[in-house]
Amino acid sequence: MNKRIFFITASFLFLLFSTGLTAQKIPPPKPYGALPNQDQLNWQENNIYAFVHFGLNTFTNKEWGYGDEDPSLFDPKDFDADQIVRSIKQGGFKGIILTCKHHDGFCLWPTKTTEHNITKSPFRNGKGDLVKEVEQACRKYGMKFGVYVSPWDRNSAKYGTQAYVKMYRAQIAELLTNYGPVFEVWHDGANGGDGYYGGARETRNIDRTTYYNWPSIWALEKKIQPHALIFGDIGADLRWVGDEQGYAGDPCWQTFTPVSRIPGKQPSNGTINSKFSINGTRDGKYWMPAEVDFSIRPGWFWHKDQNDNVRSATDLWNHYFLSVGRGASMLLNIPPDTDGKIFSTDSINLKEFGDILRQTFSHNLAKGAKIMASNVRGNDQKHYGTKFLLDDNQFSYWATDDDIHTPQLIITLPEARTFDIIRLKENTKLGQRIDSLAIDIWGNNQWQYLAGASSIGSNRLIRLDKKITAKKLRLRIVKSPVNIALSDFALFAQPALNEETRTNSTKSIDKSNWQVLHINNAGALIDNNTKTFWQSNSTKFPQEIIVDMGKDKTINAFTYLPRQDGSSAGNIDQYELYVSRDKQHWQKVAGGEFGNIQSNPILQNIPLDNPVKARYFSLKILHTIDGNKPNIAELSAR
Ligand code: FUL
Repeated sequence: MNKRIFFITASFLFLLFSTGLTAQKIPPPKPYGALPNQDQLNWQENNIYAFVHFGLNTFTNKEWGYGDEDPSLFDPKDFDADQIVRSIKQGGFKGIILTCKHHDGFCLWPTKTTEHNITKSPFRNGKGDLVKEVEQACRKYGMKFGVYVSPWDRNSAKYGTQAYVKMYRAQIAELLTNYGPVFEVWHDGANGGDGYYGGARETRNIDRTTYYNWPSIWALEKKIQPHALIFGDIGADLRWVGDEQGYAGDPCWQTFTPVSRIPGKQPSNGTINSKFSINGTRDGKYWMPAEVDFSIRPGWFWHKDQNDNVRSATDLWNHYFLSVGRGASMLLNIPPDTDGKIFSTDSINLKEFGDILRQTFSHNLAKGAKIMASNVRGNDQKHYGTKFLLDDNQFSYWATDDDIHTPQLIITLPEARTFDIIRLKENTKLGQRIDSLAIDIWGNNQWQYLAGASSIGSNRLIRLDKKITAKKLRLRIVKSPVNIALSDFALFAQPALNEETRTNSTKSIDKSNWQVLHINNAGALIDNNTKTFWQSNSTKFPQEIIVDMGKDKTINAFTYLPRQDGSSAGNIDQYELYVSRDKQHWQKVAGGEFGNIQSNPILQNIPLDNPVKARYFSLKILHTIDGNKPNIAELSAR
């Protein structure tokens, strides 16, 4: 061997040896707390998904079907799974969860478990399988496919007995066997109450803690689809965030210890104390990140009269920060209309939202920065250096020595750059470690505090109130129980946004001359102030609210807004509406239930079959969700 070759080979071997030694000498930080599994890590990387609520409710204009709806009503004449999936994909979403069966029990696939299914409808002449069509379109467009199967079934005569649980398991098995890989199975907490139940038309309550034996259902699901993530109030893999308004708490820990609201009982789906779900649990028992489910429209199902109340791209973008930006996922519901397509306003707004996402995140303004750390684990730049903060890999990371819990980074950009979003990620394979951090910028010859955040985890977006221009930044870890494993530091600038958050709004009838009759101090229910509310002083039902509108008005619809103070005590869920021109002769114009008004206490719209002329109207309150004294924040008419 000549000298030169010997020298090169020897240096190469030395390098190889010393690198190997370094890798062995400095082991990675020890994992901290509960840890994610690989499927949770994959789910988290995509982090925006779409819900698709579609079924008989779309055709009956309801939120919760009673279970007695005739399957022949299900007739989406132009159903187009391609159009649905394409519109959603344009919004930047990575997967779709379809309501294969909602509470009304109607199955969108030709199930063997019940007659109440799509084969009894005119859809594809009774030969269709809508679940298959959506699943196939998802495969075509590279979208993940997931299923929602309501545990509550208001159609089934068996509901309440073990025979129903057997049927529910069989439905899950069909869906997980015949439709390829399923990424998520969604178990709703809403369960039990009145329903058709095969003609019994009665109220049935189940013991939510024990009835389904959830662990055995999860085992069945994992057996058929080991990679499917299970969603519920108590996981197993993903937790409900605790509200349907589109936000996670701040902080929103990715670990969670579920708590029951029933003293002495194990927490279960539908019995959770949801106020803890919003923030999660620091050092919780399980890795169980939050999923933020909310709808692009006020309701979960498509209703014609909500066509002018669709969230704008700006609104979706705001909610992106309140969900994904806090380490949760965004599960946005986009319901197809009665034709079987995504309505034009929804699809235009989705596309615009997708454009904002793509535009913002395609250009990381921290690229090219020099990052100096106050500490690098074992001084080993090669394995734990700050370069890993800029490499777009969630799992390569900057780490510190075991005893360094509050290090600092100085980030110098190639030139002054303008941004209004800061993104941070931890290598969550090692757990959620950091409690809080702060960011400063260098200006006027000193460090100035810019922003802070508590709970980082797999994704944390800090959105500034306005754009900032800076060349030098400082990141300070303020609190952490262990050493640091940070994998991402990025800066972005959002494009100019439109100001509106809803497309159009519907004009209400002027209420300045309205009066509530026979009840003292009821002004709050017609004061146009959504923050104040009237509460009855009685729990006896029915109760009546009579409003004098001053003179005859033409009315197309009434609306009821329940209290908006965070409590749902006394929200009305069963009602009748009457109108009169002379206060003597009354005509019933509407009646029914406000479905889902506990979890989603939004404005309830009561469209009338035909417009009516009247001076007086009366709301007959038949029932509240919890038997409490009824409340009304606002009654209006259009
Ligand atoms: C709720 C249900 O009751 C709603 O109808 C909707 O499906 C929503 C996603 O979950 O609890």
